[in-house]
Amino acid sequence: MQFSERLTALEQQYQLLINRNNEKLTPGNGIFDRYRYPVLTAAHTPLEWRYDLNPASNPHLMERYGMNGVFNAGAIKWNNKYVLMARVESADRKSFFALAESENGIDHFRFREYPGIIPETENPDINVYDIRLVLHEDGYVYGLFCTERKDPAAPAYDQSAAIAACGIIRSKDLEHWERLPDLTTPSPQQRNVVLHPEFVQGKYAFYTRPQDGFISAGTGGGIGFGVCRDITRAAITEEKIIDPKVYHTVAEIKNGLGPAPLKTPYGWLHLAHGVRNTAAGMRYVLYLFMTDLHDLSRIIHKPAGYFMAPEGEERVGDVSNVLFCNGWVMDDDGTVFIYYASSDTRMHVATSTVDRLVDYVIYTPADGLRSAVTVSTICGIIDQNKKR
Ligand code: M1P
Repeated sequence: MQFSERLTALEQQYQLLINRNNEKLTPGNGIFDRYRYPVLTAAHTPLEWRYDLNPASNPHLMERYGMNGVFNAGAIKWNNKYVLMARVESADRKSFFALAESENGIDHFRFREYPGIIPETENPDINVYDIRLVLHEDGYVYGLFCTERKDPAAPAYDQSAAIAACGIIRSKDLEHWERLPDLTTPSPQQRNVVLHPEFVQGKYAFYTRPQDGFISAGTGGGIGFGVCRDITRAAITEEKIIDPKVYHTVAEIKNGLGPAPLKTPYGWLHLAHGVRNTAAGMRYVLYLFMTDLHDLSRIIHKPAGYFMAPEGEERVGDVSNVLFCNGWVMDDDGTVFIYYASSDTRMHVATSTVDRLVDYVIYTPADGLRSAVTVSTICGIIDQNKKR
């Protein structure tokens, strides 16, 4: 194929992809609705990022910089658009952030011309990922993300030991970002740190996930909560575990908060991921819980088990059997757009309403922690149905 023919084919394929309409999959389970197509994939990244489009320097029109996946996006509604700050991973295994926008939140997401430019601290990030965007009541949009650097204490033969910490950026236009010092906490490693959108007794409040090792939560783990006065030198000295990992549940080896919680009249609605071990490796599912409006560290409702688990093509990818969510948007009419990633590969959307999610969280029975309790709960539902 000649350069120009190939370019036309690539451009046509790209336009078809980003202009494709999404379709709600019905009837679903009544709690949320999935959609037929992912909203962002590696193929959604602009051709200009991947190809040198000059026939003189790239006569075969070959890809110069491949993209491996687009996943784990932060989300925010901004200037009436649904904006995802996605984790894009290029073929070199480096992740970076890139903004993509859509008018309706379910399809036609388009990346901005350039990936996001994130300033570094004096200790450069080796890899950055999983940003949580939150419009804080102080007027800034904050992005809290994981910054990963090689563990300086690792022996030379170990080229994978890393230290994860929480990086912090903020902006007033989603284009220009100010980098603040990384959060410090009592834990040697931190991932899945989320900023609460409101001040708590005049302080910034954070959800954390203390962990001993880079992968294993070890003696740490659970979703923690801590506060600090000054976000420009963010330091948490006391972390209280509000949602611990629990034996034989969907979060028995680790968990972590997803996006910042949504405020409802009944409490703060949280979405998190829980991880359990299987013979085939770790399985990541999503679950919901609710905390008290006034005591953020008190869980008042927590349904049993998962809210969403990987299904169909979602089950397969770079890290299979994983659903991960760090972005959702609640519209004024109560519609909730849940942006979740599957298997560290692609981004999807599911929609629900705040009423349905609150109903789910309040009325789904809690985990009884034993098979016999599960059976008794199911029998109770059957008995109720007999009375209809
Ligand atoms: O590979 C699954 C996920 O693993 C990590 O999440 P956690 O810290 O909870 O184990 C992160 O690396 C996340 O990006 C990834 O999706």
